[in-house]
Amino acid sequence: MNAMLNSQPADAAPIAINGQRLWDSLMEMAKIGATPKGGVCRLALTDLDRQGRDLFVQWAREAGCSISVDQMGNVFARRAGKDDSLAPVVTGSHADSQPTGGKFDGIYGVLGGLEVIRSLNDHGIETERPIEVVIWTNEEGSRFAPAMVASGVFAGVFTLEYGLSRADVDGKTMGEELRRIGYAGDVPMGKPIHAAFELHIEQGPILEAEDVTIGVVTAAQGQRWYEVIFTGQESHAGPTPMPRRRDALLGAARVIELVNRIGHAHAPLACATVGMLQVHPNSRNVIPGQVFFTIDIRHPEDAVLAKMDAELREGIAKIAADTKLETTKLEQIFYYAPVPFDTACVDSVRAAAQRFGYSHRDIVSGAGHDACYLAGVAPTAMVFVPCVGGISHNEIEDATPEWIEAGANVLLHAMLGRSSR
Ligand code: HGY
Ligand code: MN
Ligand code: MN
Repeated sequence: MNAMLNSQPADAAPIAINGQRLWDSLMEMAKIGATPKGGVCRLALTDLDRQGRDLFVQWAREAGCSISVDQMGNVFARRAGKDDSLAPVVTGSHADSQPTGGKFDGIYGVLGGLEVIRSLNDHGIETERPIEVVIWTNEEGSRFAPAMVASGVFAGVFTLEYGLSRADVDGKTMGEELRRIGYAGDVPMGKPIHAAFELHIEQGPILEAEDVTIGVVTAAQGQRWYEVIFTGQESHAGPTPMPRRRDALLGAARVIELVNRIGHAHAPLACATVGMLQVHPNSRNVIPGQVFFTIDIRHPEDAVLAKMDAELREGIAKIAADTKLETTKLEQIFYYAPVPFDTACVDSVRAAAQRFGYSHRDIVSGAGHDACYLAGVAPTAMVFVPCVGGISHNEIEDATPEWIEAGANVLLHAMLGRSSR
């Protein structure tokens, strides 16, 4: 029986997903790259990332999907529509993780999308439009910088050549690693999308603190990433008098304090972080001659983000002068302006939350997501659920089965709300 959703009486209980099946799939996937404290490490394009992709492809095929892979390794699982010539309604997220990542970041949006397809199958519902669930390659920007590079190429923000040339610390490129793991697809980048939705944990404390189940994501804050190299002079930690030193780590330490100060200066919404630091030669009795470090600043208002950028550059120049260091590199490697999501899609998310009677509130995403780039090429919105203690990018990242089920129910109905002609 192929029921069309709009044949349901308006006051009927909304069709729902199978929360236990979704939870079991998440726990099964979490075994791939499992880490001691309950998280996962599935860095982009490693063998573990491949294993996760393979498992998703197997499950998607079992759910009747066809599979295609584009030139950046983005995996598309497609459920045909009644009129398969129409542009699809798309959902998905990422399968790659941080080195000490959690078992929900990204993969919840991928498997939540698969659960939508599985539930449509259970209920015998045929949508007018095709439905697609996507794994976007290298969302995290951990092994390969910048973040969201493959959805960025899909959306025309980066060239394919730029995307494939991103290299890790060992010089291995994304193109080489895609070929090595068997996900160097041949489908050209980019295609029409009717509407896109991404389901994700909030990765912050707001929803849980307010005891709200659904975050109706109206926008995502902008961000800028930098790479910095300070060069001083290695010399002996013993005989070198303090005034004669050109200590690259001293300069980096002062920039770390500057970054933190800039973040607080633009409170309560600004964020500013130094996440990576490499000291050369990193020997306990050698004054560091060179230091590499990264800077990540974010704000929901582009003008404030630009002001933070200016303060950062001015501060770094002064610190370099004061500590007699050369700024061998100060490069902004990633930037996107704050992203407003599509009003109609946001309304679709809100209506779906109301349909189930879930508590909900509008929220701006602090994290970047592939949806941020999709919003540039298709009407896009996101669905958030809380995470325990607001903790993410940490092995202890956690969520309740109730939150996980609620988010996928909202995703199902938000997508159905956009799946007719
Ligand atoms: O950095 C971010 O916001 C995302 O986790 N890539
Ligand atoms: Mn994520
Ligand atoms: Mn993440």
